[in-house]
Amino acid sequence: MTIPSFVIGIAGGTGAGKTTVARLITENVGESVTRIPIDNYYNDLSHLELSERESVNYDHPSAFEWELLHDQLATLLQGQPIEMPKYDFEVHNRKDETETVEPTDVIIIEGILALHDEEINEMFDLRLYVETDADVRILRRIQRDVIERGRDLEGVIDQYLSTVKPMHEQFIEPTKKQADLIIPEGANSVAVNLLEEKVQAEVEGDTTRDWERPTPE
Ligand code: UZR
Ligand code: MG
Repeated sequence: MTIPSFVIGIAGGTGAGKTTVARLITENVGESVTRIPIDNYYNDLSHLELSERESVNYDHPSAFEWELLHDQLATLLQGQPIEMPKYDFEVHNRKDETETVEPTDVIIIEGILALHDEEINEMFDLRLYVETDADVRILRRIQRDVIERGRDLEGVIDQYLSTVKPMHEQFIEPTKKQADLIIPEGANSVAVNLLEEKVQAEVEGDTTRDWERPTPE
């Protein structure tokens, strides 16, 4: 049984480069890393029609099932496996199947609101916020949604202005204050290399818990 020794939360706006940071800081660590995208914890919306699901505000904290994420993270921290939900962006809904996730040395919880929930924040050993300019982020979002996911440009722009941007300012940006470290631009190689070394050391077990945050007063 593996009890995870290092849990990292990675937050930041859409298109900030969270997934890239998560990948880069763990790519040489191998099998002992589990990456959990918080997108998988969007509420189950099976009771709604597709047209209703399309109009949900997916950038608001209420779109996520925080309790399930909290409970499953606690389960992993006790060394037990979880049945992680999976999310289908095409139909804006949770999939029927789940994925069995075994506890590993390093766990990364990644998502726009990864640093939103107070209790979940306390479970992290390291809290990162990836900060990237809004113009770069919207360009990447267009690239992903229009070019890779086949959505129409007008829809992406409307969604950005009506929900993505205001929710970013209201809920995501303020979580920067919860971060231990703010990483300017996702692919910042100095930050990535330092973090990669840190993760590696944690996995090898020589500095476990050195990094533990002081309890906030
Ligand atoms: P990242 N999102 C969708 O576009 N459709 C869904 O069904 C669920 C989520 C978007 C969400 C958010 N918002 O901006 C983004 N909207 O996924 C978060 N609108 O994912 O961090 O990878 O950009
Ligand atoms: Mg991502």
